Amino acid sequence: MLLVKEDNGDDDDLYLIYFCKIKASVRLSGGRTPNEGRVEILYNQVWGTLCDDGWDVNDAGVLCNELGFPGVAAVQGGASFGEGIGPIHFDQMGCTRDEVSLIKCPRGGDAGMCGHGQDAGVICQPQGMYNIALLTNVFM
Ligand SMILES: [Ca+2]
Repeated sequence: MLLVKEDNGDDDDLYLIYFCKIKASVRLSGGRTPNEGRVEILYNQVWGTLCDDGWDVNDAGVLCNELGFPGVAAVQGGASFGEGIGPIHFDQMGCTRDEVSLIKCPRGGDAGMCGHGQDAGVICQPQGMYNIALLTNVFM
């Protein structure tokens, strides 16, 4: 949060409060096209992956929308786009679909129980393309 005082010399100086966005970012890696890949999330300034435990169409939907894609074409797990490196930040993502960002979703479990062989992936619907069959796999 940033507090800025507008000082123009009169008595009614304004105090402006800026709320900074939570610093988080997501990307897809290892895909053949920009709309697919292994899910990677920047958390505490380190890129890492997500475990596919509980990874489902609601979680993937939030991610695809966050990246600017219209929806989900396929939910994937088991490192189908190759194994990532670095930390496995989260597992058991519990998005309701209302979140604007994956980082806002409830999550749980212990990602320490997960290996990179379970890295979550997604194929988002490409821009301007609809009516793709929705696969609703849930990886347990
Ligand atoms: Ca889930």
